[in-house]
Amino acid sequence: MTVDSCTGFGEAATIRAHQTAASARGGSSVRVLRQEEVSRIQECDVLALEGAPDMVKFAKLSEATLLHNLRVRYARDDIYTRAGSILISVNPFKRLSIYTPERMAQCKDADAKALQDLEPHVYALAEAAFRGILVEQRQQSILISGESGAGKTEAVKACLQARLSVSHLVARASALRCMQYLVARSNEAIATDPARANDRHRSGACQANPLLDEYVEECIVQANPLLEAIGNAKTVRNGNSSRFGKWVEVQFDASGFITASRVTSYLLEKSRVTEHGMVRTATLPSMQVLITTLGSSPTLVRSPSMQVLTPTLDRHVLPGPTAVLSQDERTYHDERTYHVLYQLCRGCSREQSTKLKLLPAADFHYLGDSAALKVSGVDDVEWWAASCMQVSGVDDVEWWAASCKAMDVFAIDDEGQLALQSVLAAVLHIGNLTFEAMKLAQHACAHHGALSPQVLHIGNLTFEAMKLAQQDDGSADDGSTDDGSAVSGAAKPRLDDAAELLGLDATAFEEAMTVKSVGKFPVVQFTVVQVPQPPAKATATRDALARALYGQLFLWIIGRINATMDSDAGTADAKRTIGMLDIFGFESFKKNSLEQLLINFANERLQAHFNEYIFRLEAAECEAEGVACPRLTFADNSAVMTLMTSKPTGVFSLMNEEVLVPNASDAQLLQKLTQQHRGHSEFKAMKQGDGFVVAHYAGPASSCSSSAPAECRYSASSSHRAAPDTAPRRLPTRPNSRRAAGPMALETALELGGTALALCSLDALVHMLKDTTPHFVRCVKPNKELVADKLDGANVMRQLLEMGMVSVVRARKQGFAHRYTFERFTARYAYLIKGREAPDAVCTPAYLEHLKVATPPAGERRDCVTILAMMVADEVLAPDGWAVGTGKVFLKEEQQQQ
Ligand code: AD9
Ligand code: MG
Repeated sequence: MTVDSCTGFGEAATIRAHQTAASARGGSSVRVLRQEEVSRIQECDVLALEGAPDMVKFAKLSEATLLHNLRVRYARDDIYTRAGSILISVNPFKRLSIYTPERMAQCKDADAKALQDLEPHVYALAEAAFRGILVEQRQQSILISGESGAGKTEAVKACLQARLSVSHLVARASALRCMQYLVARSNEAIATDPARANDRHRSGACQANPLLDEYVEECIVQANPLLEAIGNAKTVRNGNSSRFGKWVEVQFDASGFITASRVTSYLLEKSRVTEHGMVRTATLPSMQVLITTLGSSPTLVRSPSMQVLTPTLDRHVLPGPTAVLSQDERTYHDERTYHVLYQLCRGCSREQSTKLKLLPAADFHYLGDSAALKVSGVDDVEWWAASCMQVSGVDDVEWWAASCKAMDVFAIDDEGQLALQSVLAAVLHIGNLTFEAMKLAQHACAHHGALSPQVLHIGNLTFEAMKLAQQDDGSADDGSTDDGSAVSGAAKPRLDDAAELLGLDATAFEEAMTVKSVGKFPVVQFTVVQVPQPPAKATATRDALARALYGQLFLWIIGRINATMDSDAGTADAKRTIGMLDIFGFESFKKNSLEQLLINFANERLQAHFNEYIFRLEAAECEAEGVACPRLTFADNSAVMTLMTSKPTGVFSLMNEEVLVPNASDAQLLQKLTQQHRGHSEFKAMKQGDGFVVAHYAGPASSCSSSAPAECRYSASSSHRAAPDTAPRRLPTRPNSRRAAGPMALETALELGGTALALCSLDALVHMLKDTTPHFVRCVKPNKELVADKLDGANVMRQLLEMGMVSVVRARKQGFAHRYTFERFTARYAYLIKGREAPDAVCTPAYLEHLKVATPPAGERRDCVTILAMMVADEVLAPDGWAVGTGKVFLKEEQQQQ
């Protein structure tokens, strides 16, 4: 069945359902089904027609069955569906009244069996994880995946549902849901444990730092607006899209009280600070046509502001003065940079604005470009214009207030807040710097070797921004050039403003962007040569500086959040943690870069973890235990993993190698990759040396443009970008090495680049995940328009296929999804035989054979077999629903739910 044909499936099945109902009533008004409709329906389990809560119970399985089941449930606002212990969530794009204290109480009060039978809900999943830490005494993880806008961040929030009144937060994001549940659950634990409640109010602890002991819950909830302000942005797929991966750990004590929490971030999309969502290039002739069509005077084209056109453009709001169309060519954007930069401009008081020298948002280059304009063809005039300076559902002023409140909670004092705001404002001012060419002789006069500061101290923030920016500009040449550059006259005030906000000397600051220090490698002594840079390179350094500043600030804020919430780290409670992973899904754009390659690889790696957990370990464990495992089929992605990571010839190895080669070129890398992987089914070189394509398990291919090595170099040198959250710290000063390419290259070599670091941090994450009991949430986006009550079959089907959900459901059904050590099994099920006599026949050879047990059991094993035999006798266990290995009892999913 093709994806397209599945769109009609829902209708066919619905017709069948009507037909059944009609014939039951004795009527016959429903048209006879066509043959192919009948055969499709035959694939569908009758349970799916009703919208069953647990898809493991289906006898007949197909993608169509799953799709139809989700469709039926979605139509009645049942957005959660189970596939065994995996939760599928379909984004409702509207507020539902399913996140209530009553629903929480239902989950909390349910016993183990009842919890399984409740309507599927993310609260039930969070409850299972919560019980896991208390009962199993084992770390738990909630792993949430899905494409952009599918509801991952909302699901995380749900798990930590708060007692606090955070209505506006809840309204905009239900990713808090996991968090909210856990916070509420922790408070419950306190309330039922008076000793613990008294403990909390021990004056000593509270006085030491009331935030640590009493308000960790509040901190957890308050961290969200701040994290979203600095790490989320409007994209075409989601108005509040997380542009970084996030692992949030919450730690509990033995009685279930939250003692600490920690956030780890992955791969912040730093490029978004300076560039976002290119839409199209408008050229002057097309604009003239546009203007003519609108009946406006062509002179308007040269108007300094498109604002003039606003009345003519009816409901389309055009951007402010930065949308100048007087140039021949200009690119427009339909996405935004990070929320916090708009919040700053709109939310600050007049007094603050003056202090930060803020301009209206639209006057800042990094913000003002957030306008979309599409003009296609001179003959076929089609146009639209829109501004995403404002995003519906995102109130910059209100969110800024929430961000400031969060800063208070995280004990960022006035000085710290001013410092933070100064860095943000400086980033904006830096974006408005323009450069003009300058002859070398002039340059030498202007800059007589003044050194820019290596480390910036702004308030209590410390940055190595200059060094990072210089590394970050991506150029690998020796810098020889005829022309230098200087900040152009009109932009001088912005230079002064930025320098003042950062506490820098304006001349040194300018020099940091317009002069590059290049290391020369004579045999004996290392020397540094100062090479002036032309305007284009100075502009690239300007942007790199803005990205570096923002990236460091991001890490600094995460450091502060953790410092407040993570006081108890490393204590005995460390084992009792629940971690929640909210990481961006697969990305595939028309033009992809290293950023996409890394993001897609991260997904690939997590899918491998998922496969390993669900399929491979299951099979391996059965084998080790001497139990026959049913044959499981699944979307194995090990071929892609090998292609990417094998050493020394995998894609990443070759990239890292190329970064270190002097005079390396994109073409060379591509040649090496092609030579090495020509025959690999998952690798394809693009035509005309444009780059290469990796076919991912999920379907989308991440093509990496041919600029990958340059970006690799760029990424390699900005180690903080890819490393997990090391808060900015002051690094030891090394005389003469500050801006020299030599030592930097060496550092790069030692670190093996940011790509390698990203891979290491990912490895560390997956390694850590292996020690946890996972709970999977698969989020589905019902339509691309982000609207309520619309489930686009083809789109949902694509996601189900990408997630391999059918093989998951099949495996959960066929395989032994649950394994217990003998000890745990008897502890859990011994009550079934309490006070009852064991059947005499339990260990006779005939019975053993019937039960498929090879050797006569003894000790604990015998106890387990006895319990199992009784379960079979009581008909609560199907004869083939279990197996006993050398050290474990295996149960199928359905049996576990008994
Ligand atoms: V991205 O990869 O960060 O771009 P997410 O995180 O998967 O993406 P998010 O949780 O931000 O998506 O959800 C997108 C939007 O869908 C939210 O802003 C809400 O408006 C909407 N949403 C998602 N889940 C729910 C829900 N359970 N109830 C109501 C929801 N609205
Ligand atoms: Mg998100």
